[in-house]
Amino acid sequence: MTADEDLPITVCNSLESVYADKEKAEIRFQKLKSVFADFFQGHSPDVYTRSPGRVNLIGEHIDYEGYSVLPMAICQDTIVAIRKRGREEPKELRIVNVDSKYQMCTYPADPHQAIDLQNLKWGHYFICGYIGFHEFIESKGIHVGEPVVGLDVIVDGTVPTGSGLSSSAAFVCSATIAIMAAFKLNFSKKEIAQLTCECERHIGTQSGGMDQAISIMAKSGFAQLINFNPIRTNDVQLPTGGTFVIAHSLAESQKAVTAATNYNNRVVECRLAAIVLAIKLGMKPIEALSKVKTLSDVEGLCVAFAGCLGSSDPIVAVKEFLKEDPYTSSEIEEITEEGLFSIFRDSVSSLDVLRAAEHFKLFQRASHVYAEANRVYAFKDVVSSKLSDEDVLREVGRLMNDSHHSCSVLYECSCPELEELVKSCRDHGAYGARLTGAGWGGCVVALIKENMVPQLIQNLKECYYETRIKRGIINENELGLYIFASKPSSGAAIFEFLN
Ligand code: NG1
Repeated sequence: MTADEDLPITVCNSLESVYADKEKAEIRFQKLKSVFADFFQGHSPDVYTRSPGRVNLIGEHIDYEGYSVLPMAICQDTIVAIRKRGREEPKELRIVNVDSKYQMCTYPADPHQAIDLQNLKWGHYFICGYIGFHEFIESKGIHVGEPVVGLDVIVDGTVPTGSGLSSSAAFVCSATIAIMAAFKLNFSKKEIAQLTCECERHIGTQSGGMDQAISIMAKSGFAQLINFNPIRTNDVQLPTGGTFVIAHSLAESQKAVTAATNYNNRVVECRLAAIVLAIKLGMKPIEALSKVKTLSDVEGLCVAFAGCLGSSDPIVAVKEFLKEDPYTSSEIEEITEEGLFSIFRDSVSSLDVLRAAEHFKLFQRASHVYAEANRVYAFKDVVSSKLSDEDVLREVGRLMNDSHHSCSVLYECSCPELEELVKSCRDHGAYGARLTGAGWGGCVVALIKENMVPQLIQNLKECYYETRIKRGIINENELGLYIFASKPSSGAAIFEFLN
């Protein structure tokens, strides 16, 4: 039997195969079609695609270190409707959003254009897919007739932005698949998951691949354990009797804007921690610099060291060889025998990190990554164990709480709003609650007994959202966008029958 990741993106023959509420979906697609005709001189799209957002249940900030993560797709998604323009029409990409707060973006149809990162616009995420698609087909030697034609595109996204629910990946994945579908191409899900991860890096974040993998490969009813290098997924049945509630802290996490001090900074710190560990564990600096990219690359060395002390935990080596106080650049350079700017000379976004950083917390970041990687497997083992339902829920909740503590204290990717919201969830009966996604704002995910979901939502409304509604941060009637329960939804899909 062909593994699911080897199959192409599903081409759906009906909306109900993806959307539980068919009528609502029909209205949404009809609206897209009419906005399309209004903007693009009465034309209809050739094809529609959708790709969902996700909530990460456990395994935060470890995908880019090569470790497995455990997310599930949510129902909110991004739909892209696309039309390939004729040869006689201007070679231009016109990208319109159904939500009028996003202005139409236009770009040349040049597949090798540079993205203007100094001037971030929402349409840039489409261009990530556009550039990545062309790089991909060129690398495969695929010719698509005349590739440089214009495209007309309408986007409709329901994943809240800056929320840690991967609105960016939902957009990049849907855009990339739409461009492929417009050129009548489709590839295996695992190739597209890898490609879309590379696409999103064009925006300047050193993305790890979790969001694109789950958006492409999700299956309705299951969370997924995602392994990297190569990308593989395993279905994970979620605990019976519990529901995951997602609540937005209303602090927006602007990942692309803050990359140099937040997201990319952590990627660089992890790489430095891995190199220092490798050298302390006996590798020659020159070898460590060329071979060691991630903490998973040195796990074997760490475990071998721990083995001499009767343990198998890589953190034993972290405690022995990394100091808790932050490192200065020169302290690290003494160990690596090469300047940091030279080590990262090929990565523009890492050089930005070095310019912005005062010091590097190697001990804390490495401790988080190794412990969080273990918690992912512990989560998977618990949900497939023979423990009673109640014990499973408790144990999963404990792992979620430990994960949050580590993100907050060791990885420092929380913020006051997330701390307040996590505490409120726990105070109102959640087995566990944690920030989800990159952090520094965005959402929390809480595990609660199924029959207590309405009560939790009501309690959070009173103790967290009411004051924010009064301050005009959100409208009361929009609350459902910011706090909701979610079942695992399905992954990316193509709709051709709607034309
Ligand atoms: P979000 O929450 O979508 O910003 C980011 C990364 C993930 C992962 C998480 C942290 C992108 C597109 N996504 O997710 O790969 O590293 O942070 O676990 O960069």
